[in-house]
Amino acid sequence: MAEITAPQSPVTAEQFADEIREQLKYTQGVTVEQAKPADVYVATATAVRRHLMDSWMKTQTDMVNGNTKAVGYLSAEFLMGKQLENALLNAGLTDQFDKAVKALGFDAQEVIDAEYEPGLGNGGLGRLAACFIDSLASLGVPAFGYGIQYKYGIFKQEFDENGKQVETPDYWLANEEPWGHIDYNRDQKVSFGGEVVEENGKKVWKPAWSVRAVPVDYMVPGYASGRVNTLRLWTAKSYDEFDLLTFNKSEYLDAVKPQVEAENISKILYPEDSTPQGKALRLEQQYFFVSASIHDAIRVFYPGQDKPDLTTFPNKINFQLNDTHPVIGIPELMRVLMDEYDYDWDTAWDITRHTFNYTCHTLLPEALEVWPSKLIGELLPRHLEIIEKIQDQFAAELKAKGIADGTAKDMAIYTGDAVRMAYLATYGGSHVNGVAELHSQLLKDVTLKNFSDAYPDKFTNVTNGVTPRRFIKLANPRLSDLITEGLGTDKWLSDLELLKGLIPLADDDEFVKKFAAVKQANKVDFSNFAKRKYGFDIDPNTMINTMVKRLHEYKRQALKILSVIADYADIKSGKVSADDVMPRTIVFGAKAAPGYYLAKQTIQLINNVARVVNNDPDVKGKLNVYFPWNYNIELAQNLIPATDLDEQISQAGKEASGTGNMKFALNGALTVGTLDGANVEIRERVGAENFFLFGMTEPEVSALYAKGYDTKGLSREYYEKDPQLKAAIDMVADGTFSDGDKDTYKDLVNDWLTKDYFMTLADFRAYMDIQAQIEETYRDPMKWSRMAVLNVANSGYFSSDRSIEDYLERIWHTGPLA
Ligand code: AZC
Repeated sequence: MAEITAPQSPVTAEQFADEIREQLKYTQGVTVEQAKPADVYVATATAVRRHLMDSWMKTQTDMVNGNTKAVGYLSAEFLMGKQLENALLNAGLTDQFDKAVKALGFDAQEVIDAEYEPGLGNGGLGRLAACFIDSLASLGVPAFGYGIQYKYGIFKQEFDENGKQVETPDYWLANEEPWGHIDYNRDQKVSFGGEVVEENGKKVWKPAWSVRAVPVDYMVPGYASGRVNTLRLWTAKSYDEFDLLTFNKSEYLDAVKPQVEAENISKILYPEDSTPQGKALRLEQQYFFVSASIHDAIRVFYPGQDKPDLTTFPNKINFQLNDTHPVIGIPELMRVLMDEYDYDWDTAWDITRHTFNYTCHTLLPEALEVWPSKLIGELLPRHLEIIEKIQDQFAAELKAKGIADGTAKDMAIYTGDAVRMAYLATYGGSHVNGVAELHSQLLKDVTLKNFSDAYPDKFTNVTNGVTPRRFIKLANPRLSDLITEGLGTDKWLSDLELLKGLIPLADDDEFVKKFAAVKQANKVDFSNFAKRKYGFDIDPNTMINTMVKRLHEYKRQALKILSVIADYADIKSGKVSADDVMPRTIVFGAKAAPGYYLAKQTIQLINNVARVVNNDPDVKGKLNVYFPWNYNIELAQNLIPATDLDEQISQAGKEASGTGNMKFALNGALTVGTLDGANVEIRERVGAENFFLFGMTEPEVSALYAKGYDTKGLSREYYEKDPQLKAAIDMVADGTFSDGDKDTYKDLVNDWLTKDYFMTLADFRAYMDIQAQIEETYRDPMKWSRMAVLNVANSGYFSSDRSIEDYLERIWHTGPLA
């Protein structure tokens, strides 16, 4: 019998059923007989919250009274996924729940399905934030997640009859949301606009309008730590008093407009991923949540004090800036310290610089936010003054360091016209980190090179990770049981490096067969799920080959679909006999930013390749393509455990880390990938022989750019030289996937043949070759499964618990509550 250390509540299933019944009656006013699964879901959520309440309150008291520095994770996105199962797991109530709802006459899965998934993030960055706050709580480290409770999350994706992406609003709060507690008594006032005047030699900001920031608190229960932290998401409410506004009657409507529009601030998540756009409302959002959070932290850590000693602030809390979105927090803390608490500049700077750290999540220069000074000046005039002064101080510091004028100019935080948020973050905080080794290295060598030269000690790396609770235990219960059986303990859920104990079992045929059986059962489950949710007929006896992530050119979904088309063309032309084809089901999941034209064309192409291929009797059962719409965490949790082969095929030097790659490896999928982001480290750990590597390296990519790949149209040579590639592209151009219309994909085709910035064509041949090797390996099931076992066994490093431990050691210098 394996040792079981998972949390177990002493409450019995009968007692838990009574608690649910009570909630139904006294909070919701429905009898068990009247209740629908959605009612039982709300009642269960409320009951679980009650179980967590004492730990939550104790964690907060211990945090405020103790000497352990807390972490404030400032993030414009938290992509949490559904909460119920995770809360039950961490409260030790999973078994009781299953039995209790059954006793009440309900199906547990229906109750779980009644929860609506909140989509308060775009992709990797938001999901990472969710994994990190899970790990902070599980490690017992006092922490707040601070963000925005958007009324509308990431859009819902649908496909129209032509296979085009259609976005519809995601009003996720249309039904009761039992997890968030809105706390009107802990509100903060956030102001905008107006002007700065001098009064008695002091700068005084006279804002034009204000909005009320009201916190909505979510519990973040740790796994087996007894700790529950807080995710505090701000929502904007308008004040009904028109403070500081002077208006006469005829201007009334104009004068109240800003107040009426105040609530717009937290209305919608911007659906751009890696490509921000300069929009005033987005800056308002950023300032809104950051200003509220800073004031909130002062309220929490200096309770009831009018004149707190804020020189101790960096010992109370460190703020982590999750990308550039919260960077306006740096001038905001300066302003708060100087204007609200009367500190001088130097003291304020010292506090600020020790409070903030910055994580960069990109290598695409266009994704580093730059705000027009004019916009900042209009919205936050006092902050612009402070930024100018920061720039003066920074320039003087660079001069003192002997940095050449030209270089210093390149490094300017404030250029006159614009403010570069990544530079402000780098200068204004103590540490800067990238999210995988290669990424951190490229930040130092390229993106932030001048800064790294001037401030080498600031730069560090923390490789991303994912929470094993959600992405193994909840997503893949069969594999979890098998791991526990193999290791003789379930402790791996809080110490994922224990997975190494599975290494010898890769040579144990019995174990490997059990492992393969788990994968097969998961594939059957996924096939049923896909049938139920999407009406797809996925054959679980084919290889499940998955590519899920945001749709972006650099991630190269185009490379994958071109390879599918090439395979299809080979069968159609008789070059390859259908009998020789290893049956494969390719599953895509991806949302494109609504304004991203080529990404949307790619979606349309994938959908139409799926339509043509899946309806062609010549390839039936051999090559199938499915594109379930609206990729989200729920779909991820169902698809990842069923996947045999995972695609991580970005152009080398473009994907900062990737975190899907980690989830797949931990669930026993093999990876086909480039030497990019965290792929590099995954391959190092699982072993080169257990990873399908292909494609150009980052230096090779750079060299090819230097030859003029994208500017001189070199991609065309690859097209001319490679008949298989040519056949695939010609098939797109000739209307095979657009009912004969040659125009549908002309911009996509034209881009491939004239520019192809992300070098899809240049990597095509290597990609086809590795796929041939993959097929050969897959034909030996024991070999494949053994490789998969070794992927699981060697991926324990990619737990977000380990990432957080690295942050604690390298950046935050704090630890668990005593
Ligand atoms: C993503 C990176 O693209 C991805 O490589 C990384 O794994 C992830 O962050 C977490 O670090 N970046 C974003 O999602 N960026 C934005 C602005 O959404």
